[in-house]
Amino acid sequence: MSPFLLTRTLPVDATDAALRADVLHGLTRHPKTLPPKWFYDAHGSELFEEITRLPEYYPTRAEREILVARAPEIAAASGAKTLIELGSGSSEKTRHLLDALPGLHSYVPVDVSESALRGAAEALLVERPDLSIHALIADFTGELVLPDTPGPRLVAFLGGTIGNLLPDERAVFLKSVRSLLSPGDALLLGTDLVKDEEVLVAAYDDAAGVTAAFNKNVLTVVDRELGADFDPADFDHVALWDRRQEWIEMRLRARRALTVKIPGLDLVVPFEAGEGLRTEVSAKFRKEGIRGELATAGLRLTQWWTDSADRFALSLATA
Ligand code: AVJ
Repeated sequence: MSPFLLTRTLPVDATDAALRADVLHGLTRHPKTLPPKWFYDAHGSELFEEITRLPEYYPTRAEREILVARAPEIAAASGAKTLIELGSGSSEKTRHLLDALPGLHSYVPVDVSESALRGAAEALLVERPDLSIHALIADFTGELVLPDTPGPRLVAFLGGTIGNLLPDERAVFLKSVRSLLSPGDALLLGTDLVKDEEVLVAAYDDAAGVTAAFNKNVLTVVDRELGADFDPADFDHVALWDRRQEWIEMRLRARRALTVKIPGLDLVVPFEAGEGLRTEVSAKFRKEGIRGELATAGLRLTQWWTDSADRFALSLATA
C-alpha cells in the first residue's frame, strides 16, 4: 500500500486566533460582516451536505453532471500525475476525476478540516491502493507549500467556492495558484453562472429552511468558541441578489434592537432593529469575466464546459 502522509501547515491554535480576529474586525465595522469559512463546524458541514441535496440548490448536481461527462477529456487534456484539490472536503466529487486518471501517482487534498482529510483518505486508500496520498491541513487562501510529487500537476478548485472570495481576494488567490503551476500544469475551476434572479435566490433561501439554519449556525459557532450570547432566533435569514456585483449575498438581519456580549473578546456589539450582518457573498460568473480574471493572473482559459442547462461551468486553464 502506498503511503498516506498528513502535513499540518496551520498551527493548531491558528483557527482560534483567526476566528477571534475575524469576529473582532467584522463586528466592529459598518456594515457588519463575518467570513463564510466559519459556517463549517461539524454541524454546519452536515447542513451544507443537506443543502447540496435540496431541490433548489442546483450547483452540486450541475457540477457533478459536467464532471461525469467530461472527466475523460479533463484527464486527457491534463495528463496529470499529481492532482491537488483545494478545499477538498469529503473528496466525493473528485472520485469522477480520480477514476478517469489511471496514471495518477499522487493525490494532494488540501483542507482546513483534519477530520475531513482523514475520512476521505481512508476511503480512497482502499479503492486506490496504488495512489500516494499527501494531505495538507492548510487554508487555501494562504501560501501553499506543495509536496515534491511528479508532474504534470492538475490543481482543482471545485464547487464554486471561488465565488466566496471578493474580487480583489480572487485576484490574489488566482495569482498564488498560478505560482504553483509549471509549464504543462493546469487549473480546473468550478464556477456558478449568472442566471435568473428567482432561481438564484431560491437556491440560497430554500423552502425547507436548511440554508437559513446553515446561515444562523455561524452565530452558534461564535457563541461556543467565544462565549457570546447570540440568540439565533433574534435574526432572520436573508438572501439577496446584487445585480451590479452579480453576487448572492447572505445576511442575518436583527429582528429588533439588541446587544450581544462576547466575553472572549471583551466586546459588546449593538445591533439596530433591522440591521444586517453579511455572512457570505457567492459570486456568479460569465465566461468572458472568468477568461479575464484568469488572464490577469497569467492563466489562459483553454477549455470551458457547462452542464446541459448552462447553470454551472468548469474551466480548464494553463500556465
Ligand atoms: C460551498 C461556497 C460553494 O456559495 O453556494 C450554500 C456555500 N452557501 N448555500 C455556495 C453555500 C449557502 C456554497 N459554496
